[in-house]
Amino acid sequence: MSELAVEKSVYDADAVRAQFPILHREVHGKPLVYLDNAASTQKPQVVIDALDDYYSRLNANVHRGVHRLSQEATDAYEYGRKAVGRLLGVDDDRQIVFTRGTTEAINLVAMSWGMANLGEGDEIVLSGMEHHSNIVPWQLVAQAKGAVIKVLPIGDDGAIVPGAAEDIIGPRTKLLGITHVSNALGTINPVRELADLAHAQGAVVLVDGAQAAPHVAIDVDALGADFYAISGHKIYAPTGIGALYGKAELLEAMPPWQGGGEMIRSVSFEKTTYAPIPAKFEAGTPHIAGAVGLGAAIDWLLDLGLDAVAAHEDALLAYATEQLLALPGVRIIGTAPHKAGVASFVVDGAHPHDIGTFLDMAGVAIRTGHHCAQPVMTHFGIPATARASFAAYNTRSDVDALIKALGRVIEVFAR
Ligand code: C6P
Repeated sequence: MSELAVEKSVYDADAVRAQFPILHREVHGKPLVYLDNAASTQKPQVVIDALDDYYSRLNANVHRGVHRLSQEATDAYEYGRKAVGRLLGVDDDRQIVFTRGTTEAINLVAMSWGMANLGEGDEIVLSGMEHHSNIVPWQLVAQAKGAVIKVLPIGDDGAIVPGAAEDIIGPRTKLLGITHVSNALGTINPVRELADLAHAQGAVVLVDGAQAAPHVAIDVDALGADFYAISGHKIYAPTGIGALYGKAELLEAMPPWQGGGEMIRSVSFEKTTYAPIPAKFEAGTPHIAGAVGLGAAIDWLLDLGLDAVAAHEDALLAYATEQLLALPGVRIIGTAPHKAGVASFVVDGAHPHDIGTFLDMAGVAIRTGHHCAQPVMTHFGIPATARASFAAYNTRSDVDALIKALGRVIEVFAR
C-alpha cells in the first residue's frame, strides 16, 4: 500500500464529528451523545449550507418555468436524482423516483404495482423482521385483492431461519419484500440469495433499504433488487425526502398512484395521458429543497467512502456489544453473524422506557420501544428494547458514555 493509501485508510471520526453543529450542543447540562441514528441522523454543515444556498439563491418551482430560477432549481433537483443513482449503482436515473421516504416508496409499489398485479391466492412473502412500513401496505393490498401474506421466520439470533425461504417461496409467490438491514435487530439479510429464489419463481423483489443505505455500499443489480427504497433523513439528508429505485420496465408498466400536476402528458375531461417515468410517479410540487439536500448528503457520504464508514461503524458495534455484555443483566436482542449499525438490548428488571429516560438525563440519546417492528418483539417475547445505533460521527467515547450511564441505571434498578 502506498503512503497516501495508508493515510487515506485512517478514518478520523473526530474530524467527521466536527462537521455536525448539533453534536456540539448540551442536553440537561451534559454534552450530547447521539446514538439514535437508526431513527434519524444529524446533518453535516455541507447539507445545511446546501439548503441555505437553495433558499437564498435558487428557490423556484421545478420543470415548469422558462425563467432562470426555475431552470436552476430544476438542475439542482435533478442533480439530487443523479446522486441517488450513484448511491444505488444506477446509471439510468429515470429509474429513480423521489418520494417522502421509505414508507412512501413502499406504499407506491404496493398501491401501483401491487394493486395491478396481485390477485386471489397470490402470495406476498415478507420476513418476520420487517418494519411496519413493509407489512401494512401489503396487508392493505392483500385485503383488497385476496392475496395471502407468508412470513419467512426468524430464529433466536434474529436471522432468517436457514432453509425456510426454500420452503416458503414457491410458484404462487408474486412478491418478495425484504429488509436489507433490520432496524430492530441490525441483521443484514442475504438479499441476493433470497432474490434468486424469488426470481426463479417469477416473483418481483422489493428491498427496504432504509437501514442499509447509511451503512452498506449498495448495487441494486448485484443485490437482485427490482425495487429498492431509501429515506434521506437516515443518510444525513433532510426529512421528507427519499427515493424509490424501480427497474424501468416495471415502472413503465405500472399505473400512476397519485394524480395531479407534473405527472401528465395531456389532460382533457375525456382522457388523460401520463408523463414518462419518473415524472409519472411525482404528482404535485415536490420537496425540491429536500432533493437538493439529499444530493449534498450523498456527495458527502460517498466522498467519505461507504466502505470506510462501514468499517468504522462495524468496529464501534463490536466494541459496544462487548461492553454491553460485560454489564450485569444485559441481553442483546439480535446476535446474527452479519449485522450493521444497531445494538438492541434489554436489561433485567428495567423497562426500556425507563432506561431511555435515565440515559437522556445523562445526555445520551437512544431509542426505546418496539421500533415499528412489533412482530420482532412478539418473536422475542418482549414489549420493547433499548437501541443504540451508530453513524459515521460516533466514537468510542460515545460508547463509553453510554456504558457509564447504563451502569448507573443498572445500579438503581438492582437496588
Ligand atoms: N425506522 C427507526 O427508528 P421512514 O419513516 O419512511 O423514513 O422509514 C421507515 C422505515 C422503513 N424501514 C425500516 C427498516 C426502517 O428502519 C424505517 C424507519 C425508524 O427504526 C423509525 S420507526
